[in-house]
Amino acid sequence: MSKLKQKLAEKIPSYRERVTKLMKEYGDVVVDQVHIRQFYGGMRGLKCLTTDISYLDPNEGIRFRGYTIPEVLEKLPKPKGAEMPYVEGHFFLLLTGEIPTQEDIQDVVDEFKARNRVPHYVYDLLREMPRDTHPMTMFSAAILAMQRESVFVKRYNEGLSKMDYWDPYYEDALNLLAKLPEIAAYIYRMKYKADTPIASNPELDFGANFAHMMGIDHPYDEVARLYFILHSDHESGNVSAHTTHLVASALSDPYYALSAGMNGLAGPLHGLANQEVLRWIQHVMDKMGGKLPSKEELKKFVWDTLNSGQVIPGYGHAVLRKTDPRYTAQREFALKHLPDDEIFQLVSMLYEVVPPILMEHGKAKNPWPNVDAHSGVIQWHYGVREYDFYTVMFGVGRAIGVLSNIVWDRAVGQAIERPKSLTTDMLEKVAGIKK
Ligand code: CMX
Repeated sequence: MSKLKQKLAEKIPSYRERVTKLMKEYGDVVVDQVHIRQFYGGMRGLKCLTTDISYLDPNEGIRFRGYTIPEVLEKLPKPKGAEMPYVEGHFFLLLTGEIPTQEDIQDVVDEFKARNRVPHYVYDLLREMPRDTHPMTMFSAAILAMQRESVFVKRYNEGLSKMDYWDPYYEDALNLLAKLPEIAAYIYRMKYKADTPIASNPELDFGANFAHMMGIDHPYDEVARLYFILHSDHESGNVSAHTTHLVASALSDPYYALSAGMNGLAGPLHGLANQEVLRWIQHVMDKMGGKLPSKEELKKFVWDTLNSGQVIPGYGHAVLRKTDPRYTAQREFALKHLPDDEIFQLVSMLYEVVPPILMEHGKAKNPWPNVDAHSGVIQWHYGVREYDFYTVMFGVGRAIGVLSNIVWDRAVGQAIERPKSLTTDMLEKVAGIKK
């Protein structure tokens, strides 16, 4: 058994005890109330999910296993000479709650290496799809196609105790994660780089190997590590995490669950917003004949978008009420590595211009930028200008968090999700409306 799996096996019993105690002795304690607006308002703010892997504070932003983003970037071990930590180490942290040693990381690196061979039928499937298929559709289809490999399904069919569900879930999660960078890079090179895939280099870490397979030199390996870590998890109520959790709660295996989560990530209000930001910026640049707009001109573009009933992509958030620290981490990277990039200057100008306009507009509860407002410009700078690919990279990162979550879901015996719905008549009655 790998050290990672062993660590998990050691940790699970005490968590089970804590959950059993909460359920048995405190199961009737009231945590929150539900309001009518939440029935129609996307359950916003309703406290009814649990995860120990990350927590999102509205003002502070995300903490991964209790660590802020700057802490994660500082504390996690890095490949020799690298600026950004090992993605493998971040996965170890999310799964176990502990900062890994170099030895722990080597164990995860070896685990991934042993599982990274992508079945040939995945390439056949991708090649059969029309080339103008959205890369998120290709990515999700590739994940779903591999469902026949599920260890969970095999062991479940053999007769598996509920106490052991987490074990084959772990196997499926690792088998999947090890293959995602190669699948993503293959889609990119097949679709946009004249069908010239680059073979994986097993000597490289997760981030560096992705950069190598994309065909982009240093410091893109640092971008890849930063990007996958930042996008990994955002507690469990966002669409991609919640969908993955919901589908897995039916004991659908991790392949079904992750593919479903990716389909949710592909929505423009969620992960697709990073592509929308670059599309919006390109529209501005086109209208300006390729030159940067002045602040006054930019304000007009923002107002025109709002007045035509559209959202400003990359701004606002369902939980956050301050600038997203994932935005700040990327901004710091850009200030160091691409301060003179024209598009970065435009993104910086938007940071000055958009929040006061959204405040004046008076609708968005959070006028500040989220992760997606910044991720595209860094990709653009390093030559990934096919912006409909950006969400795929978000997906590779998000898989690290959501797969860790569903392994723990099975470990603590989370039940099949099944909330209760009411009719409009019933809600009117509860509200005291007489008809
Ligand atoms: N531009 C214009 N209007 C916005 C806005 C924005 N960036 N953000 C919110 N609003 C509007 C909403 O559309 C809503 O309008 P209606 O009352 O007409 O429906 C109103 O402000 C209130 O919304 P909210 O409570 O502030 O935000 P929600 O929790 O409903 O939605 C989010 C959150 C992210 C979907 C929304 O802010 C948005 O659409 N932002 C732009 C898209 C985006 O960047 N998404 C990525 C989020 C991060 C991620 O998941 O990847």
